[in-house]
Formats: sequence, C-alpha cells, structure tokens
Amino acid sequence: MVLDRVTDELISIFEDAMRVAVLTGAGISAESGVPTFRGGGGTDVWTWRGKHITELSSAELMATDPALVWEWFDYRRGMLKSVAPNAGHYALADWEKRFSPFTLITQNIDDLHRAAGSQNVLELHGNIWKARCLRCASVFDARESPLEKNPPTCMVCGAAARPDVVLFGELLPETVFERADKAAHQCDLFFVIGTSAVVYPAAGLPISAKQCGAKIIEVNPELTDISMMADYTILGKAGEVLPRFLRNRA
Ligand code: BV8
Ligand code: ZN
Repeated sequence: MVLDRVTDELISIFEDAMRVAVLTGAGISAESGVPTFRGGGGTDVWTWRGKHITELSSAELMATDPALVWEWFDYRRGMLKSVAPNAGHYALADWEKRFSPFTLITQNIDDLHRAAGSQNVLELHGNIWKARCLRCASVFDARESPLEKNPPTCMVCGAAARPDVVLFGELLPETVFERADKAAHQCDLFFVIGTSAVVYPAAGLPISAKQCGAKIIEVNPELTDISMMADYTILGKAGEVLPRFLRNRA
C-alpha cells in the first residue's frame, strides 16, 4: 500500500511492535545536505572527477591507486565536517529508547546516526572517520581533514592505512552482518528508510525480514525495488515522516 502520510493504522502497528529493526541508506542524510548516490527525492546523482561511486569506492581502485581512493574519501570527509544530523536521525535515536530490542542497521559511513545519539548502530559499510592498517589491521580514528598525509600511517606499526569502509567487491565485516541478519530474521517490524535497495547484501535484509513474517514499512520520496514487497510505502522525506510515529512527542 502506497501512502503519502503516517496513518492511524501505521501508528498502531508501530505502537504494537515488539522487536523493531531499521535499515537506512543515503536518503536519511539527504536533508542534512549529504548528496545521495543515485539521486531521487530531488537529490543529485553523485559523481566525482567523472567517476561513479562503484568505481571510486572499489577494491580494484584501492589496489591500483590507493592515493586517489584516499582523495575521494577526504573530499567526502571535508563535506561531512559541516553537516549535522536531521530530524530523521533524531527520531531513530528516540525510537531506540522506546523499543527493546531495537536494531539500527545503516549503509551510511557518515557517522550521523551516532552524532544524533543512537547507541546501537550496525555500520554495515564502515565509518569514514576511521582508518585500518594494511599491515597489522589496527583500526584507529582518523578525523583530521584534509588529510595531513596520504596515506595516513598506522598509530601502532607505522605502516600505510586505508579507509575503514567496505568497498565494492569486498566482504562486509562478518560479525556486523551476522547481527544485522539475525535482527532481520527476528523482528516483527522492519523499516526501510532512504535507500534505493540495489546494493547487496544489505538490500537482502528486508527480504529476509519479510520471509520471516515481519511487516515492512518503507519511507522514501520515490518507489524503489523494495516497494513491491513492502506492506506500506510512505512517499515522503525521512526528516518529515519519521518524527510523526512518536506523535505524542511531535
Ligand atoms: C560483496 C561504502 C562479496 C563506501 C558502499 C548481488 C546482486 C548484484 C550485485 C551484487 C550482488 N552481491 C554482491 C554484488 C556486488 C555489489 C553490489 O551490490 N553492486 C550493486 C551496485 C549492484 N556488492 C558488493 O560489492 C558488496 N560486497 O558483495 O562482497 C563479493 C565479493 C566479490 C564479488 C562479489 C561479491 C559490498 C557493497 C558495499 C559497498 N560500499 N559504501 C562508500 O560509501 O563510498 S555501498 C554505498 O552505496 C552505500 O553504503 C549504499 O549501500 C549504496 C548507496 O545506496 P543508498 O544508500 O540506497 O543510496 P542511493 O543514492 O542509491 O538511494 C538513496 C535513496 O534515498 C533513493 O531511493 C532516494 O529516493 C531516497 N531519498 C532521497 N532523499 C530522501 C530519500 N529518502 C528519505 N528521505 C529523503 N529526504
Ligand atoms: Zn599497523
């Protein structure tokens, strides 16, 4: 069912839910001024130096030109320095206090969920403010932007480090994906917010939840590959729609 607002029926489904899981994508950060990857909702398609994300954020480019990969991520870090969470991020931080268990799964590497106060965030694709050593695999905060040196070097052994993000062609961090997959299988209500749901294995999570009997609510200004199997699609912006679920607070 496609809706243009949060109906009473949706409010009661929300209030009756016991185990809630949420998957977010770039769309939830759009109202904070972060461009999305494939556009939609009036946001522009993101290319850089004429290249698309699947090429820039690829294991292949990391192997052939790691300095360019760092430049690409440092360009995004520069942009993210001046953005703040929006009402959509804050609403999800509120939901975390209302439900237990509540699992927030994000494809975003922008750290905005944590900045909005969400505690239990599963970052499927990593975090742009962290770096990982290519020799000893130590993970450390790399918050300076622009980068002092490219590549940044490991705090532990001094070797070159890479962005601690999952690139296309790379496996997701096992434990993180396992926890996300478990939450999808065990929830009774699964929200899909601000994602075009084309990148796997993340896009498979709402499908698993549906197969396990969960209700699927999608929030997106546009229909997506998930809309067909979602029980409800609310055509709207996350920052405007999500706060309406906790109406006594809106
Ligand atoms: C892997 C980190 C094993 C870096 C990212 C099965 C089928 C087909 C392909 C594959 C498959 N399995 C694996 C693949 C390959 C690939 C893949 O899925 N390719 C896609 C392109 C088809 N997957 C992988 O490579 C994964 N690894 O599978 O390893 C393996 C190994 C070798 C070979 C095969 C398999 C790793 C994927 C992770 C890559 N890293 N990010 C970085 O950020 O640079 S993915 C990155 O892109 C994001 O994290 C996110 O996941 C994705 C972008 O998607 P969205 O977030 O949804 O953003 P998008 O712009 O598309 O959509 C925004 C939506 O928001 C729109 O719908 C818009 O309408 C909406 N919106 C706009 N404004 C608002 C809004 N919504 C609400 N409110 C608003 N205001
Ligand atoms: Zn090291």
